[in-house]
Parts: sequence; C-alpha cells; structure tokens
Amino acid sequence: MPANTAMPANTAMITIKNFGFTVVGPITPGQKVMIHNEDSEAHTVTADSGNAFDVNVPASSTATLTAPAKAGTYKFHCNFHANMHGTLTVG
Ligand SMILES: [Cu+2]
Repeated sequence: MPANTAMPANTAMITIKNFGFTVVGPITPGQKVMIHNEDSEAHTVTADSGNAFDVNVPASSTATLTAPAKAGTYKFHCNFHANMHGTLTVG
C-alpha cells in the first residue's frame, strides 16, 4: 500500500478557478474526469481541435468529462474566454 493515500488511485480532476484551469492526473483513456468550476461565471472545457470533448460547466458547479479513448495530449480552451487554455494528457 502506498504511503501517500491522500488521493485515490485513478482519480482525475479539472479545477477552474479565477479564469484558469488546473488539471490533476493521471488520466486514462475513456476515464470520467470531474470538472469543478469555482468561479461565478460559466466556462467550457473544449478541445482545441476535432471534437474530442466539449463540456459546459455552469457557474459554481460541477460537470463530468469523458476522456478520449485514444492516448495523447489534448489542448483545450474555454469557449467564453479566449485567454483560458489547458492541456489534458491522456495515457
Ligand atoms: Cu471561461
């Protein structure tokens, strides 16, 4: 048993706070990823290219993203705020 059990294995999360994304991995293909929006504005987690994922996260709310089935590095953004960018690494 690992000494550090603060985070259960295979838990992934995206936190949105102050118009920024924080991604906590690891993220495995097809995994459900919790998205917490701590801002008082709605945001989206939208893949930059293709339609790998596009999730709307209402203000002060939580949503779920299904990670792509294919391993890789997926850059994403918020549809409402052009300066918000993040990277989802699936593998
Ligand atoms: Cu936004």
